[in-house]
Amino acid sequence: MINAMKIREDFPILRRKVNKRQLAYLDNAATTQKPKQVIDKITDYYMNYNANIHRGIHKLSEEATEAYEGSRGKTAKFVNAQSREIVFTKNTTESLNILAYWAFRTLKKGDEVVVSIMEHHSNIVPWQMLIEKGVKLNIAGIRKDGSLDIKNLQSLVTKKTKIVSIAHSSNVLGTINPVKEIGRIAHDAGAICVIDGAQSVPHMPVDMKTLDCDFLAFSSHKMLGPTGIGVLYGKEDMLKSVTPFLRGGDMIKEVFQQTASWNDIPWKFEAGTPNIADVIGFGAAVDYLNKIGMKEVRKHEEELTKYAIKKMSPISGVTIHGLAAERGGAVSFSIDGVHPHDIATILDGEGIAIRSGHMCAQPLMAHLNVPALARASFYVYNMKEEIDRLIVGIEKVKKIFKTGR
Ligand code: 7TS
Repeated sequence: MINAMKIREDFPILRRKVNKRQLAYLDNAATTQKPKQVIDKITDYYMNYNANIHRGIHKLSEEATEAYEGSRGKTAKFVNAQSREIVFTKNTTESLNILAYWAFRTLKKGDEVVVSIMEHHSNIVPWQMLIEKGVKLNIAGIRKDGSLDIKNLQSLVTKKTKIVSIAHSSNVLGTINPVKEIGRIAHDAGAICVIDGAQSVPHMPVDMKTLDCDFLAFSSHKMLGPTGIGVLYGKEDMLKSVTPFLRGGDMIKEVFQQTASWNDIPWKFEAGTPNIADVIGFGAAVDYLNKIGMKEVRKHEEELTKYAIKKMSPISGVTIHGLAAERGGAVSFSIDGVHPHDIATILDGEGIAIRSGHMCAQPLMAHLNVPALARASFYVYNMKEEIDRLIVGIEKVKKIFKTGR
């Protein structure tokens, strides 16, 4: 069992008051807070062994390289992969763009890509680039409860399909998609499978040997780590075949006047001086989550999510969007007659931070026929008391707008 009260002691920011109230941070799907173990790790690097990596034959450079590559090893283990299968990028968005630019070079007119209607913009917009080349972008639908319409997806995956790219967990609906099954559907058709793991890797055990998908993208900042670090996992043979997207120093083997050859994976994707400090900080975030245990993280969030849905569902005028049986800790909702930005503003007055807006999922908003939504999302340091405050806050919004009665 997670002891959230104890965990909170590691997060200095959670002691903050907002509008004279104790901060209740319920915007974890956007970004999570950072424990002092991560902050200290970054400070320690700058205070004691700041140097460039992979080049200097001096002590500081050796220490920095060891810590940077150490984080890669920890990340690999975290998703049950090999170190050489882990590429450090800037964020999930960049990881997916590496694949989309590669697809832009290799796919041809008549080829097809399948995504779903519940994707974040970063798993739709990069693939739209391929439409210029005559590639068709197919969008799988969802059912009423917010679960993926797997039959529809299956019908869209044909011999023409080259890539199936799907969110493991939706940042809006919370839905956890059956990515193992999706991987099988993709592979049966000879397509590759890409998982957007931005909302799954931080919240549940993810094992790439079991899931057997070809690529996985996720972000450090959504799992207690610093901003500016993302991960692209790729099966070894797959990564070898992907063309690097950024070119320059550190990603080459040999350079001649007119040509160059690439470094081995994963370094061929890490051109130039990387974000060394934050990769090292990310390693500390992975250590922190391992100490809690990802099964425990998942259990804690399941409990909070169930509690939130149970408390919110009976409130008249409140609609929860996304009630799939398998779901993570993002709870999106609307209140009749109230714009989500007004909900978020009133809650902010109570010290409660939630997200409002289109959630970077405009095609999904259009499908749900809503302009925007409000969303509460949970993590390891959240407590039922904070959900109780959210409920009181929602009642206050209703009172101000005289709605739902
Ligand atoms: N994919 C999903 C499913 C996401 O939730 C997000 C970010 C991304 C990709 C992009 O991640 P990034 O690190 O590259 O920005 N989601 C959100 C959100 O829900 N609110 O703010 C960011």
